Amino acid sequence: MENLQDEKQRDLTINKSDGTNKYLTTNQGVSINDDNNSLKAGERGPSLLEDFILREKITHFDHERIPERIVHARGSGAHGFFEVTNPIPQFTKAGFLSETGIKTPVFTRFSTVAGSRGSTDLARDVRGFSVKFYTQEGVYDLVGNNVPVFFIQDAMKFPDLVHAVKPEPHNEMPQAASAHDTFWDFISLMPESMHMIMWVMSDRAIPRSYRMMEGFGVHTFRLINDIGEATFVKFHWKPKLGTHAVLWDEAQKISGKNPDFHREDLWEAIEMGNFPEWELGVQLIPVADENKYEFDLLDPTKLVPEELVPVTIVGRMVLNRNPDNFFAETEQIAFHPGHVVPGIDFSNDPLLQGRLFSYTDTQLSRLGSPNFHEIPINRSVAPVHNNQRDGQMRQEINVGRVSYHPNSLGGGCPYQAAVAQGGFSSFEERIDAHKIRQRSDSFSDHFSQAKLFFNSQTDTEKSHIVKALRFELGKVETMAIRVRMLGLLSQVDQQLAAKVAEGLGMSVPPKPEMPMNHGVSPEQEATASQEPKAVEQSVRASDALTMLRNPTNTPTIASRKVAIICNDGVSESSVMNMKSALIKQDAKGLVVAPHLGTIVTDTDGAIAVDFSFLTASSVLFDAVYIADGQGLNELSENEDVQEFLNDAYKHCKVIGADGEAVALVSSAPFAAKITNEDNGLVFSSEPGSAAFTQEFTAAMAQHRFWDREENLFN
Ligand code: HDD
Repeated sequence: MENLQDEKQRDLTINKSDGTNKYLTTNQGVSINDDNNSLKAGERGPSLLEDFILREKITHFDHERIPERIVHARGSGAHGFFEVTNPIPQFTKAGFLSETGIKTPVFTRFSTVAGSRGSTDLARDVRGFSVKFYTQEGVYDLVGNNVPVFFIQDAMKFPDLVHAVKPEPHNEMPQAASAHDTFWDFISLMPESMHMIMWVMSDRAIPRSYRMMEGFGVHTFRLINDIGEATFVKFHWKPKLGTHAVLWDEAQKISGKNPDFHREDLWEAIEMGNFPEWELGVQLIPVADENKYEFDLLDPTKLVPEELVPVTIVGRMVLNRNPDNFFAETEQIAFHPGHVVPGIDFSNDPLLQGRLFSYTDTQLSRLGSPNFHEIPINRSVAPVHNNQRDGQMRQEINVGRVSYHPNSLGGGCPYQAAVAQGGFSSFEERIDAHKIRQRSDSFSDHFSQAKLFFNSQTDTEKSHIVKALRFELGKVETMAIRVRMLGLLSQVDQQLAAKVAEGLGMSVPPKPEMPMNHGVSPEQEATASQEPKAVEQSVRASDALTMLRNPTNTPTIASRKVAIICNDGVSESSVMNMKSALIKQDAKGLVVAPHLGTIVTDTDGAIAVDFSFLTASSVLFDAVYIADGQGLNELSENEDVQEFLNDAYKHCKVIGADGEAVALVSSAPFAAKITNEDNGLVFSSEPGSAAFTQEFTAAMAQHRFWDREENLFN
């Protein structure tokens, strides 16, 4: 099979336009002589209606906006490729997974869920992780999240969930935040959301970078091989840079200092050639095992522990090119879990089934026409031939008189493809059932996997979950909602509920009210089942569910940023040694000084300043290094420097200092708390030594030094 890596790029080239060395024209191609003045009746007179150049320019401008996505409005994307490393033709006939080395072009978009297009990247939220594969057999979309489960079990509840989390309708507040009454009101009445709530209250919801997140297809899908056999499958993306987060205090500060933090991070990494990379893994579950587990494979609030079914890596995705135009590509891309190719099929997960309707429908309102598949970024590289015609903004010029099937006038073309010729045929699942509006009993264990997740976390991670819940519920004004939430939390873990309650100045309710049936009539209430069932779990804790013990984390500092704090008189060799040690490991040192321009070094050289303390903040860096030299006294009296160091310390980052600079850290307000066990504080009396830079970068590769935090969960 031909490698398609560049085929999408060639395809997009047809639509690219570049005005360099060209004359300005109207949309009709008429050259414009004056783009600064409208046509007027006299120098000081009114503008004339006949000014077609003005009218065209203003009219186009008036219509430049399209509706933002109802969810996942805020996002960033990039081009890249997917390469097969371990083909699985025995499980799927999908061509793009069939042979080692096949490269398929992709466009991947990451997003937050609740906020508007202009909202901060660092909101506490689930992250979308959507990949469009431009395969030779058509477009395949894997539209997942960075969390492997979902809030609700049935698509029927999706509009309710989204209405609850979005800004409240009467006053449009708060933006990009779940910390408000309507969200927690809904959640407190939906015990099925508790597993997902554990994930979104964990640091997974505040990633360090899109490049450092796992991705999940969430639902169970089916793979189909060439003899029509099915295997259930769960999709996983494992990041090469490991799975890492920031702290909530840090996230909130980043939101102020640089709300585009993740967007910029993705863009810069690609521009610098630090191409983000993930492995694609699959959990393969034989159809015969469908009912083997203590959870239902069709329930999207459950995951399949990797201890039960290991993840098999099948390939890797590399993002290596930024879009040319945000609107044309990242905004207009239209994902759909229903875009599948032969070899991949759906399961009966009721959340997935509802999604299969929603995504085309939403593109019709967002992109305005059933021809959205013709927009260059959405266009398949596999040829498209059918009898669909017309509609707004149709681009294709279908020739001939035949637009129906069967036909004799067109020789029966375009033909239907036999399955052996690649024609898609749905998996022939036998279904013999009553038509009912009901949820399976096998969906009613809402707490076991929430417990599994919580029990798997380290004390640091547990304490972050407690703090997140204290923050979120602390913003809830209605006392009854807080009480209900404490009741639900106590069913996940008594100690968790007690610690959250302590922060709220409340106590855990003795007998949790089971809010299963709010909103049903009294007659229905009498018959409805009240108690969610607890089912014995075969896996009690899993490292794959933590971030800090996550098996994906191999120590690296690639693409990390270090603030090098300097003043005039800095030791040039210290700065240069650190910079080159970082470059060797694909990381970057950026000079932060009291002023922009250049600083004069101890050897009368000049070093360019990247940021002043006005334009930078330690929350925008992974580590801080204070270089030896003169001018340190002035820095130690500078409140901005103190805040810089304080935040870096508080956020458990590596702080390094050599020579005279060690004294600067030792006089910082947090100095009294420094312990010998804190390997995140790297000091050396020997300025710029190789041993020092080596120790500094090795410490950075551990990401953070959580032991610095007080009151860890225990
Ligand atoms: Fe969805 C967008 C992921 C449930 C309806 N969804 C959207 C995007 C992602 C997800 C990543 C952004 C796509 C992009 O980058 O353009 N959604 C999920 C996951 C779900 C899920 C992982 C559960 C497992 N979604 C879900 C349900 C429904 C929708 C149950 C409706 C019944 N989702 C939509 C939507 C969006 C969307 C309204 C908004 C914009 C768009 O589709 O293109 O149709």
